[in-house]
Amino acid sequence: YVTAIDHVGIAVPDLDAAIAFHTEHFGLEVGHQEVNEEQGVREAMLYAPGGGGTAIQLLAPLREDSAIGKFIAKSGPGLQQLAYRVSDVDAAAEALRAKGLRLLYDAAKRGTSDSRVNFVHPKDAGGVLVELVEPAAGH
Ligand code: CMX
Repeated sequence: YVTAIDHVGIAVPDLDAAIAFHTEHFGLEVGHQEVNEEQGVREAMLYAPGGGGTAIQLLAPLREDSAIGKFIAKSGPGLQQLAYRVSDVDAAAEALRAKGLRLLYDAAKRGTSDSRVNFVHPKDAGGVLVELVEPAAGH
């Protein structure tokens, strides 16, 4: 049910500084930016020139007690999550629950660009926070 590696998420203290770093040093291009209040993040999706492919998601905390704020306080800036694209996040979550993995949410929440997302607990996925992303129709 995984159709692609959607993105890799990096926790950053300062979104604008991180965008400048990745565009200047690696030539990535910003495809999208938004604030997700519920997740407590300002975020940007960056792509290799030409667009498409796996994105790098830069995640800056809006609040210290957000998931990204806590991650940076504990681990410092760095890789925070791996996101798999799925065609049906509810079915994917249910299939993984049935295999004994803990999903963070009972029901999918809103992710980037109105996608629907859920997460596998990192302790049940080899120390990696795995996000499941069902893109919004048309994305
Ligand atoms: N990757 C790997 N391990 C992680 C982790 C991460 N991103 N975040 C926490 N952990 C580890 C901790 O180090 C800790 O390990 P130890 O017990 O060995 O010390 C363990 O998991 C439990 O951590 P915790 O401190 O008890 O839990 P937190 O309060 O930090 O919450 C988590 C962790 C995953 C539940 C929380 O970050 C969360 O709800 N994440 C999902 C939402 C999210 O990440 N949103 C931001 C992105 C939004 C988006 O993608 O759009």
